[in-house]
Amino acid sequence: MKKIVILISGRGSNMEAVVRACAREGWPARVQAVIANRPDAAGLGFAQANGIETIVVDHRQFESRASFDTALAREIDRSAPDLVVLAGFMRVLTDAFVERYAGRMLNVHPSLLPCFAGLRTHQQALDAGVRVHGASVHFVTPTLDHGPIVAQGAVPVLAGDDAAALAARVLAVEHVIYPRAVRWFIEGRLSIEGERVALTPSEPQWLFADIAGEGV
Ligand code: NHR
Ligand code: GAR
Repeated sequence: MKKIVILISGRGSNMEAVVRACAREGWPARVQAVIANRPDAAGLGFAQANGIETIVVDHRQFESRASFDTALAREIDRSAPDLVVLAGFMRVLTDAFVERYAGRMLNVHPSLLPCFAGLRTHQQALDAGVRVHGASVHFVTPTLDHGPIVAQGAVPVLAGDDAAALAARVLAVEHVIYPRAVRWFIEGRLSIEGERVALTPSEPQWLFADIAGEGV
C-alpha cells in the first residue's frame, strides 16, 4: 500500500476527489492524513467524516516560512508518505521543503501552465483575453508553478464569463485530471525526464472539457 498525505487550505474539493477515486477505484494506496494550514479549512470535515487523520499546522503561529515548513515536514513525515498532494494549498513553500519531497509532490494549478502562474489565475485569463483556459497537474519544484507537467485539462472561455464562472468550469476538469494523475503516480508510471513527464504505458495526458450545447 502506497501512502498519501494531502495538504489543503480551504474547501478541499480536490482532496475529496482524490479520496473518493482512491476508494472507488481500489488503488493500492491509502490517504494517511490531511493537513491544513488553517484551522477553519472546510475540507477537514470531509476528511474526518471519512476516518482520515486530520492535522492543523497554522502558519500564523510561526514567525518565518522556514519554521512553518519545518513543522509541516515533521507532521508529514510521521506518515512516511510516498506522495504529497497539494490540493488548493495556498502557502508558498521554501526550497528546502520542496527538495525534501522532490519527485514525490504534486500540485494542481488552475491555469494552463506556463501561462498564469501565481494567484487569481481566472481573472488573469479574462484580462489576457485567452479563449482557452484550464488546469495543470505538475510536480512541485522550487520555482513556483513551474514543475514538470503531468496532465492538463482545457476549458473554453465563454462570453459573459466572470472569474467565478470560469473557476467553476476549470474546477470540474481539476476533479478529473488530478485523481487520474495521482493514480498514475501510485501505479509507478510517471518518470521525470528533464522538463517533461513521461507516462508508461502512455495514455492521454490531456482532457478537453465536454460542455454539451456550448461552444462551436
Ligand atoms: N511552492 C513551491 N516552492 N513551488 C510551487 O510550485 C508551489 C509552492 C507552493 C504552493 C500552489 C500554487 C498554486 O497552485 C503551490 C505551488 C500559493 C501561492 C501564494 O502566493 C502561489 C501559488 C500557489 C499557492 N500564496 C501566498 C503566500 O504568501 C498566500 C496567499 C493566501 O494565503 O491566500 O504564500 O497556485
Ligand atoms: C482549486 O481551483 C485549485 O486549483 C486552486 O484553488 C482551488 C482549491 O479548491 N489552487 C490554487 O489556487 C493554489 N494556489 P479546493 O480547495 O476545493 O480543492
